Amino acid sequence: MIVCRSKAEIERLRHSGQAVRRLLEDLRQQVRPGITTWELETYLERQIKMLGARPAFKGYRNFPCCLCVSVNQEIIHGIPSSRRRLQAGDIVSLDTGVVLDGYYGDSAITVPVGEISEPLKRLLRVTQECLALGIEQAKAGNRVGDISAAVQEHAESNGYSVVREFVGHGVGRALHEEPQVPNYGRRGHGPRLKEGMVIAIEPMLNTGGADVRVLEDQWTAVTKDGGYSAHYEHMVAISSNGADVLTRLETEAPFESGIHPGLNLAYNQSSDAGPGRAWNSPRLER
Ligand SMILES: [Co+2]
Repeated sequence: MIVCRSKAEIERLRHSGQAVRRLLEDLRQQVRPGITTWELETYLERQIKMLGARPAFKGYRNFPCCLCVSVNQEIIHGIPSSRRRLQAGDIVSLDTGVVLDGYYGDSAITVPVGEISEPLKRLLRVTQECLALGIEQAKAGNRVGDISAAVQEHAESNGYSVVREFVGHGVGRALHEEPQVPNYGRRGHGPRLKEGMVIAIEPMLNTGGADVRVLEDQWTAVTKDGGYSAHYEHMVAISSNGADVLTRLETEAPFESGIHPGLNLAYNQSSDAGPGRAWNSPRLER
């Protein structure tokens, strides 16, 4: 069953959503070459405690940490480690959740470590645009498939693939509620969106193929072909006047790259094709 939240409940979810986004923006400032992913975890855990919140991920299905931290070819659910040291040129996905007053906040960003290559900048930009285009479809009367299709079409038309094993989700009194919000699908299909529904939209784009492999730690999902992967997530309430993005800070530019999703979506494919094509071959730079 898909729950429709009252206005008061939406405000509680906004409270949690704003908290989790501030934590992520704070954590982003800690990302630099040489830091370990474990240091990011301990920093985040301290900040969550200072807020008087509870980490939503730690202990969830026995996940050991507050932070999912996924570097380069890792897609999601990377476990923080004192042996994993970030290097200039890496991209790192930071995904976390908190519980405040029984209501969940969940959000993710992918952050460059030092200076990154142009193809990786493009991956981050297009993944954010996919999220923005998905959010545009998150309005009453539309269907979940409208969100899914918007994400998939923009990703694939830019030469990327979308991950299928992991999907967005309803969020509220639990971290994962109905409905599932896949990053692939067909317009006009899936559950109808109604005012008061709260969903997390979280596109995961790969430079190579969509296939996923889970490492021996039972958590870390990586691209099978070693391509790079990016992930952004916002929580959205369906309201009478479109999408209400609960995790967007007032201080935040609509999109990190400064690009409005409604504009400039027709890329000059020919000028992008060079690096894009090379990038799509499975390889990892060190
Ligand atoms: Co989520």
